[in-house]
Amino acid sequence: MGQGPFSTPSSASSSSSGEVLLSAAPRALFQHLLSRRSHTLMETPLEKALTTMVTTFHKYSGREGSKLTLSRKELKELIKKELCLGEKMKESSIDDLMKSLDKNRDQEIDFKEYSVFLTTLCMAYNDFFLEDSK
Ligand SMILES: [Ca+2]
Repeated sequence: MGQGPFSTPSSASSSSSGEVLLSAAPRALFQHLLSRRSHTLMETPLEKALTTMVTTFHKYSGREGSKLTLSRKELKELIKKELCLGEKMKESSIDDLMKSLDKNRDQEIDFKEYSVFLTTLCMAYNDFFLEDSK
């Protein structure tokens, strides 16, 4: 053990920017399995969480400009309204976050960039969980 879930798994490689690129193979498999799932089954808590992550993005991305990306304003609204930690975030922190998430520098956060944001949050929650259970 001693290895985190994001410590260079064999199915991932790093681009020059240091971004972890996940292999396309698991995504295609998941898409295939999702398209064949039974809709009569109840969603598990994890599936509900995944659905919430996706629908929350679209709830804000559709407000202005491109419907498939978050502008700075949309990202700020999402953070302020959907995360309790957003209350304490200053404008400068949102600017810094926007800058670090916007890998392709088009001033918009696309879903891939948003998923990095969620992963980062998830890691912070895990750190908090581990610290709290000491
Ligand atoms: Ca972008």
